[in-house]
Order: sequence, then structure tokens, then C-alpha cells
Amino acid sequence: MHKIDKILIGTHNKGKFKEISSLLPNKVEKVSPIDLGIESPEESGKTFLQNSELKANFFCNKSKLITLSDDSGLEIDCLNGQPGIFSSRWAKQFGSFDNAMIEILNKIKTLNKGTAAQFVCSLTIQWPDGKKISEIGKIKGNISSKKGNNGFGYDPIFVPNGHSRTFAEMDYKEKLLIDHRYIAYKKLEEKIKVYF
Ligand code: ITT
Repeated sequence: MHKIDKILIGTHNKGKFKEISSLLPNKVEKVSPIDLGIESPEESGKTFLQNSELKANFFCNKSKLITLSDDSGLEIDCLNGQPGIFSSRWAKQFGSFDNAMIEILNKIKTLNKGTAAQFVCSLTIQWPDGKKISEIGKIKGNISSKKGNNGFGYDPIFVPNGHSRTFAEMDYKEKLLIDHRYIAYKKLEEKIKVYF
């Protein structure tokens, strides 16, 4: 069995790259598609799983490196799960994450049907021979007014259940060890730790 000594973290999102790097063992060399000049694929999947598989397959084929990819997003109950897989695209559509968060807060206020939400993350690892493993992590919580400056993306408006602060008010390590990405990674780690 070949040990994993180098891995491509298949994302252009710096926040995700940092979190996934922190979760992987120190001894594993981490490479970014940005360093290799590899663009992002079109996210044509209909689910987080399809998109994380699509990204892993794309970056693995381009780089010939073992690749770990993430597709994630925020599902808001009263918006029927939106923005979901379109979380990144909403930020583009509205011009920024700040604008997308304002839009979300306005919609929630108007609907007045509660603030329940969850972050979802699908992680896929793919080897150049085509072998792949995926796992999904979810964390439930509520949408709150914008608070905090840490983290990335929608962190300022999400308060995980059992906590009173948004992800963006938490220290880096505190969020790292509870979020949807961590939950997915821990499940995946069970299956890949033999390779480390
Ligand atoms: P890659 O496709 O290159 O990985 P992306 O940012 O486009 O980068 P996604 O398509 O998976 O990634 O979009 C996920 C969106 O959900 C993205 O805009 C994130 O900012 C947001 N998101 C995911 N996880 C998050 C987290 O832990 N905290 C805050 N926002 C998060």
C-alpha cells in the first residue's frame, strides 16, 4: 500500500484550503491548484456530493496527484434549503458575501418562518487510479445578524447549535474543530488513516 505523502487540496477557496490543511497530518505536503495554475471546473452537479466528486476528479486528472476536494454551503430551512450548492454563486450574483448575507437576512425577516439552517460539506478524496472515497458532514444552527470578523464566507451569520456566538466570532481553532468540514473529515479519516 502506498502511503500518502503529498496531496492536492482541490479548492480555490483560501478559507477552505486553510481548514483542510490544518486537519491533514503535518507530515503530508499540501499543494494548491492555484500554485499549479489549474483553474476551477464548472460545478454542474446537483448535489454537494456530485460537485465534490466532480472537483476531485477534475483536479486529480489535471495534477496526477492524490486530491482532496470540498463542496459545501449553507442550507436555510425557510428558504427551502437555499442557497445550498449555490452558496458561492449567490455571493457572485449579489456582488459580495456581505450583500448575499444582507439578502439572506432580509428574506428571513420578511418570511418570518424561523432561522434554522445548516452548513453541509462533502469531501472527496481521489487517487490517480480512479479510486475515490467521499463523506458528508453537517452542522445545524441558526442564522443571526452579522457578527464577527474571523473565518470566511457566511461565517458571520451562522450560530451553531449549543453555542451563542457566530462562526466568525470564534477563534480559528474553535470553529475548525466543530464545523461541517471537520465532521466530514473525521468520517473520511477513519477510512484513509491507514494511508498516512
Ligand atoms: P471551490 O469550489 O474552489 O472549493 P468555492 O468557494 O466556490 O471554492 P463551493 O462551490 O463549495 O466553494 O461554495 C461553498 C460556498 O459556501 C462558499 O462560498 C463558501 O464561502 C461557503 N461556505 C462553505 N463552507 C463555509 C464555512 O465553513 N464558513 C463559511 N462559509 C462557508
